[in-house]
Amino acid sequence: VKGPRSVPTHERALEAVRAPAADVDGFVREFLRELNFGQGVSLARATVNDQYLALARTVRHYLMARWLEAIAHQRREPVKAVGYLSAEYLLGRQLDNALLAADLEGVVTDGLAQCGLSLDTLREQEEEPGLGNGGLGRLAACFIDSLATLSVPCIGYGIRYEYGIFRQTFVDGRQVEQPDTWLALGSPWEFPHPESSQPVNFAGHTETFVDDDGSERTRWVPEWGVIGVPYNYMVPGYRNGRVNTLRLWSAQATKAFDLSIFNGGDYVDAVRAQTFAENISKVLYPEDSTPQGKELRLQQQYFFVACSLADFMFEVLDKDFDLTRLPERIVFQLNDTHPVIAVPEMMRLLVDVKKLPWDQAWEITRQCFNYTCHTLLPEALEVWPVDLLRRLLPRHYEIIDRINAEFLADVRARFPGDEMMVRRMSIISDYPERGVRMAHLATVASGRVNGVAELHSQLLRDKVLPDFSRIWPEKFTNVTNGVTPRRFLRHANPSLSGLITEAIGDGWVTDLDKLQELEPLAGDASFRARFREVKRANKSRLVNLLRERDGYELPVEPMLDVMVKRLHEYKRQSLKLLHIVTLYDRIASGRVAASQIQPRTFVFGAKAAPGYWMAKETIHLINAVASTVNSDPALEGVLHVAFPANYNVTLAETLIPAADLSEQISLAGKEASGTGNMKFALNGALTIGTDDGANVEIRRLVGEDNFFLFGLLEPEVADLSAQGYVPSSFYESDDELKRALDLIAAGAFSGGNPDTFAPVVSNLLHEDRFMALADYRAYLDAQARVDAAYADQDAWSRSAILNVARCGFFSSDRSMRDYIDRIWHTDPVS
Ligand code: GLS
Repeated sequence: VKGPRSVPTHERALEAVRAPAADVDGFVREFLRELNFGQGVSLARATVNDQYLALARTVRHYLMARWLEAIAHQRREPVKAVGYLSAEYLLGRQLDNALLAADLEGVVTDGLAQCGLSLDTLREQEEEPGLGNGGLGRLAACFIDSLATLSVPCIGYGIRYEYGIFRQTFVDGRQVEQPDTWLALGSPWEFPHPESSQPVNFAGHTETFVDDDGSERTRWVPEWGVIGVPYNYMVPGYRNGRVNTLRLWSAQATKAFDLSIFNGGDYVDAVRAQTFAENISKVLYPEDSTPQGKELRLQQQYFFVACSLADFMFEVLDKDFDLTRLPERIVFQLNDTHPVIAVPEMMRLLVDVKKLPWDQAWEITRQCFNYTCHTLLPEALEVWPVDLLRRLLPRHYEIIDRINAEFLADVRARFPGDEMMVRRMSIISDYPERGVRMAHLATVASGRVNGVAELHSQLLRDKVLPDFSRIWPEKFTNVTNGVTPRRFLRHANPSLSGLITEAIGDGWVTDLDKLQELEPLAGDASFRARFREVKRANKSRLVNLLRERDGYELPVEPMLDVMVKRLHEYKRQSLKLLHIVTLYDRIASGRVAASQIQPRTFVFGAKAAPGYWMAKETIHLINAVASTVNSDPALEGVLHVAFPANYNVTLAETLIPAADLSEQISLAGKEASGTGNMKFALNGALTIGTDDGANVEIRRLVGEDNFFLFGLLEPEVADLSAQGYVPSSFYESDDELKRALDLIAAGAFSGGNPDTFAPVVSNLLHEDRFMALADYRAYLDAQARVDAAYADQDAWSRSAILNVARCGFFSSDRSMRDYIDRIWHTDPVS
């Protein structure tokens, strides 16, 4: 045949990506095709993993056309997108989310059954991508879900860690970390795009030179570099045809780098260099809320933001796009300080690469960034040593230095003579060592700075960044966190979802305020009874899971009291333990008969950062208390303690719907928001909690009668610490507290060995940074109120229903609308 090959017409191109028929036959055909052609196996010979991979690919096909359309649209139309910059995305399993978004669960269940397979078995095959530590990473995942559901164009940018958050195991009750090899069997949800790779440089020096136009400029002569390869993931909206993109970067050695060493003749060194480069995206740092100032971490941060900015500015937009109009096309959200090095990177791209004047570049940069702070612990705000930053990113350090100089000149002009203020506000600190305060840099560069719950935003203004809020009050705003109702109610709790939908229709899935319509049903005895049945079914589902997964034998009847979150002293798992030990002691000492106790099953889930010694000791103690309590025949059916290892999103999806009581007991003023608290309330658990983070708003919305508040208030905490807090005085003056600590100290949970938990006891008695002892009595009193309330099951169900009905506010869809209105000013696309 002569002449050029025919190019596919637009129609034929569309035809090629048309979704398979969304009926059982269409699905089965596509699934078998994937099994045969994609996996290269017949149905008869396929392993469960083959079946899972083929299923995942089949499900992808249903979303593909819309995804390609969204990507094309982003390039074609001048709409403004959100660039969410986050070092963490704690995604959870993808299969169920995709099935839900594409409304395929029924078809797939039936289709698989025709092939003799079960969806339940295949979904268990998926390793969840644990590319985050806890709340902050999970929030990012909820946000991108909501943006897709709201049809707001968004690209989530992050890192494709080869090893996500470690897999936790217990050996003799102690935490032992195992690598999370989530990619070992292949991830069917990712699409590598090596052709869109980005080079990223490090180290070296800068030099000035005279440009063609006679101006003096600076250039960076880096010493080494790596390549960032993007892996794209679909982010499907809920049944709206919108599919956004999550783009995670993986580090690879550059060819040039390799070649120079290979040519130098040292093959082994060359391979080692390659490994060195690839280390950058190898592993997620497992610290939550407390950064470790490690060089590799700064490399990771720069690596992913450099890739992401270049990707958006030069790939998504045309290479010759007029960058003075950049703020019309993108708004980058800095998810905590981790991506803040993007600020000098954008300046470098605009000034050094695109040759824009400094002032103009700064104007553009300031319009493109906003910053979310997620913490209140001062030690959690990242400060990079100047020496390190300057060595790794010499040009960026110069840029930061100039931003700081101009900023401080402005401060001096506003507050002449106030050098203390200048020192406090400086981006570069002098003490204890010279360091770059990333939160200050972010605040200076951002249009808006937000905290993640009302109380947190207020403390952020008043305590963390008070000078900044004084000079720029309008910069500071609040956006209370939220959670996606798709994953955490519709998917995780099908029984309750069914009941709700039966009562008020299914509009709540995308408009969670509709849950308000349930309110009258709280007064309906038959609805309450059905609500209790749902809870009970969810409890049996959990009991079965914990039996199979962890070998626990738990009764279904008792109140299920759950504390799941990272192990951190400020969250006060030790306070929860003191409650359990006290109950145990009351029975063991004969002060209270077992029959007088409201039966409870306590469930913990918590990972400790591997280097956080006290947190790991606390884990050991929880396991020790659990084994003592669980093996005491007198407590059978009365008190049980379960601590399933490796708490993650997947486990949360079964645990949360089963809970009666949600433990949110951080010291007031320490938990920025919390999001687990929202998930529990939304699933009909009552909260026992302090006046902290989003608890404050949950309590206000659900009503104080439906929330068990206790403990010091934030100003009282501040006062007590100013007076000088003496934990042992609480020990001395409260007999039950004394007994509980003495029991632990005497070795009651360590086979009589008093040394085992001596450090934990001594830490509580003599340091107790987070005032667990000060709140002990108030906590126990609140737990007594819980017991009394639980005894009236009907009243309890009423409260639980009211919790569900009044928590619509905590949808991440609402959080996203708040960001859009207060910060981003983006529009949805049709
Ligand atoms: C965190 C806070 O500790 C949580 O309170 C908050 O809910 C979450 C999301 O905003 O961010 N900050 C952090 O470093 N890890 C978190 O989970």
